[in-house]
Amino acid sequence: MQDAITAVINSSDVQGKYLDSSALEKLKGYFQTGELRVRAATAISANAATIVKEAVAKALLYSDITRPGGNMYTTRRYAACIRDLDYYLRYSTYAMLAGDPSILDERVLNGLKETYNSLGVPVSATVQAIQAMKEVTASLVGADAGKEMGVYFDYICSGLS
Ligand SMILES: CCC1=C(C)/C(=C/C2=NC(=C\c3[nH]c(/C=C4\NC(=O)[C@H](C)[C@H]4CC)c(C)c3CCC(=O)O)/C(CCC(=O)O)=C2C)NC1=O
Repeated sequence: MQDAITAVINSSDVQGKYLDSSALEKLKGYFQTGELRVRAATAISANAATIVKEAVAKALLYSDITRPGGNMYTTRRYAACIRDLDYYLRYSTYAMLAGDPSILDERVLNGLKETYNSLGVPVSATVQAIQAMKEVTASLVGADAGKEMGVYFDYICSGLS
């Protein structure tokens, strides 16, 4: 797992240089948004179950997916879907705190598309649910932090597609 600081340092180290002005600007941006990130993570963790529930209501309920034959039909599969959304929310929050998406590659996306395809989990409905979580989260944490979280929700969506 990498974060905004190690990413910048590693890339300077590879070139055997001190941090140049663009690297320092990146670090400055990260430090300046530190409090915003921590505040957003606090609000998200206190409201995680509600965020997931509202996203499910927005994107998935009363569609064919929750009816017999749909991938969320049966409580076992419904619960697996809710659990997956909670993973996406939690890991996006970690990535937002780190300011770097590498944790998503390592712990979430690795092999996920193949697993979904082999189980018949619909990717497009999953992407819609993640987009709904993005909206619900932004309305909770505000536009600036919402935009930052959106980077990582979108990262998961493009990794799945
Ligand atoms: C932390 C990293 C991590 C991730 C991301 C993860 C995902 C994940 N989701 C799974 C299943 C599943 N995922 C879903 C999800 C959905 N079905 C829908 O129709 C909806 C659109 C969608 C929710 C948005 C469902 C229903 C299953 C069960 C499928 C089945 O067994 O038939 C499985 C197969 C094993 C299992 O059932 O637990 C994995 C590995 N596991 C992990 O350890």
